[in-house]
Amino acid sequence: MSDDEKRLVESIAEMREDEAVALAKEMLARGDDPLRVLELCREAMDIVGKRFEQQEYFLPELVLAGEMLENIGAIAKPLIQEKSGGAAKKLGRVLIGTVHGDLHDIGKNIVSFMLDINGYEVRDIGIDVPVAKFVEEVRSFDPQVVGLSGFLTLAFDSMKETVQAIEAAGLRSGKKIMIGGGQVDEAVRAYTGADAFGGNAVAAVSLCRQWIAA
Ligand code: B12
Repeated sequence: MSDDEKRLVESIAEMREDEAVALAKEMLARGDDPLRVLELCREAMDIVGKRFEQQEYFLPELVLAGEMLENIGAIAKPLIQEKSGGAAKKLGRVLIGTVHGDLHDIGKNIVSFMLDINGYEVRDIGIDVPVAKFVEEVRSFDPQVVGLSGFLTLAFDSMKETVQAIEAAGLRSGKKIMIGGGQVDEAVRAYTGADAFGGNAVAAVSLCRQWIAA
């Protein structure tokens, strides 16, 4: 990790907002990879999360960390878009939302954005999405892939309920369901009944590529 990269992670983790945003801007302006910059932000978020767990940080720090990430993301995203050249043809439909009880959306928004610039038609139905809303949207939008996002442990039950409700409504066949968010792993995937999990936005795009034949 370069000195600037270290300083970026550290300034976010230490809540030095002005420094973090200015440094990210500087790195992006000189041509550093915007995906790398977002990855560094994620590393910083892990530190923030750990400090929150250890009660060294509290809710205001989580809020500030979220804001910093959104600000840096807003600068990085157009650059990622520029690089990708913007796919004109829509390759398939993906419905995505954060499951009920969970309000985290930064990770989901990155996934939506990456799917969009990679050529998928994305319907993002927001946060704290009730099971019935997912079912209704699956029916009307008829996506090939459904993405469920959640960062809280309680989201695992919401994901499971959502998968079951889609199945119970007779809408599961011919569709793939992927899950993602902070703590999601293979055990969670098996628990929820989803088809796959993805650890980051790039993995979400790979799953869609694999599932939807171009
Ligand atoms: C920022 C933040 C917040 C912000 C959220 C702002 C927002 N608009 O999203 C605010 C302040 C609102 C918040 C609130 C809370 N939070 Co919070 N929060 C975080 C924090 C620090 C960062 C999360 C984040 O945005 N990370 C950045 C993104 C980019 O992360 P990422 O995981 O790399 O994202 C990738 C993947 O997840 C994946 N992905 C995401 N979605 C999907 C979907 C699919 C389909 C796929 C394939 C992939 C995928 O792709 C993303 C992009 O590459 C985490 C700590 C952490 N380490 O994550 C805690 C954390 C998630 N929060 C936590 C808690 C406890 C809370 C609160 C309960 C606190 C409270 N006491 O009120 C509330 C809950 C509110 C609610 N009901 O949801 C805990 C959860 C613990 C648990 N196991 O349940 C964590 C882990 C902190 C901790 N270590 O204790 N939080």
